[in-house]
Amino acid sequence: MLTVGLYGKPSTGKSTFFSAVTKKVVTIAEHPFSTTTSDEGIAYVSDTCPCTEFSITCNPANGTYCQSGTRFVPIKIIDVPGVIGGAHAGKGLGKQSLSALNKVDGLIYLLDLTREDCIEDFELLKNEYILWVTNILNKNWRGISKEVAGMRRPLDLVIQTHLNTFNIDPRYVKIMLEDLPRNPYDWTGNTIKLFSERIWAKKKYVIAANKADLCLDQLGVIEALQKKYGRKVLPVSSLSELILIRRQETGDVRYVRGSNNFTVLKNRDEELSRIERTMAVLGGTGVQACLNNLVFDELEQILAYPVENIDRLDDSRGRVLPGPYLMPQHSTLADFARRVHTEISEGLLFGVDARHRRRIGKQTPLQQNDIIKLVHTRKKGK
Ligand SMILES: Nc1nc2c(ncn2[C@@H]2O[C@H](COP(=O)(O)OP(=O)(O)OP(=O)(O)O)[C@@H](O)[C@H]2O)c(=O)[nH]1
Ligand SMILES: [Mg+2]
Repeated sequence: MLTVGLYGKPSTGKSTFFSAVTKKVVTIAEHPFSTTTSDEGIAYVSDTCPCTEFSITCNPANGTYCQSGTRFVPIKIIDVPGVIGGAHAGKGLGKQSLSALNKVDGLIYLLDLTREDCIEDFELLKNEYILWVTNILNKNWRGISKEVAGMRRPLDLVIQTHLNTFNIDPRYVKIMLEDLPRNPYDWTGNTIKLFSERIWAKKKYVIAANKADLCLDQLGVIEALQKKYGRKVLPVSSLSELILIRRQETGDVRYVRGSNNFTVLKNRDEELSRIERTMAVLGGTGVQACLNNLVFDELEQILAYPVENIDRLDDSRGRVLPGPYLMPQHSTLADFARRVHTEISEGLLFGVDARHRRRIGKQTPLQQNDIIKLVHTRKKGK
């Protein structure tokens, strides 16, 4: 399952975000290092459910659910202990936080917008990670060099095995090494640092400016942050999301994650009015936007629905629009069939795009929210 991690300095609101999206009860406190070990849970990415387009009632499967025409699809999320300066040398809970970075496909970096120095925050994680990787490579470099010289193996292959720890796609390693010396004995400390920076550059992330509810009249800071990082920075109020989810459970409000408002059903009070004001300014709590942005835009994933019957849009068990599956962008029909079932993939003939009632070939790339019938021959004996 696709995994994302929550990063940031202590007390930036990681556990608040985590609890809001997973509904898990965790320690949330003003003091730093209230989270001491990583915690895992299930969060959801969302997009419009095709049931609205076809005006039918769907039967979500694969751990997904549909609420008011929005389909929610599960991913794994990790709450990571806070990172501080010196983490690469073990300061705070440093190494634990940094090594968790290697287990995730993408990360949400939370800044505390109420802190004046938050503009420098993201550099901290980047620098600590690069220093940590540099230290590990420095420690292993003698071994890597011996392996290349003694066993006459190319550097990219040797380094690849050592890079497993850093969760780097082997396809990138050759490109990352292209302009660097082939002989590891020719590498200096600076070459190793440069290579470590390239490992960082492969990380996929979104930056979230949390506690935006406390800074509604100073959101100009976000523009400065965007300029500094050269990318979108999302305003977020994790606390608003957490309160809405809790009050939805007590029946006070009706709320669909990711929407820009909610309905008060009972017990209207100042807390809910404050959240309404926050959401009106931010266009929502920003929490679902972070997850969707990371998974669909940064990690370049799409959703695709397998169906058996293109008129009823159901599967062999009569479930309407079951699934969907989360797949990398540009996945082909053949990749989709492999994902759905090996047996189907082995006997795959072609696909039918149910929306456009069009036959598609095995190498056709799928699009977001495609509804596909996989036409196949079952293999004998299966
Ligand atoms: N106003 C406001 N307060 C928030 C928000 N998110 C978190 N907080 C508060 O910030 C404090 C720290 O929140 P945590 O979620 O424990 O922070 P953390 O990043 O997990 O902290 P560590 O585990 O110590 O690294 C708590 O008092 C939260 O109530 C938010 O969006 N708005
Ligand atoms: Mg925490």
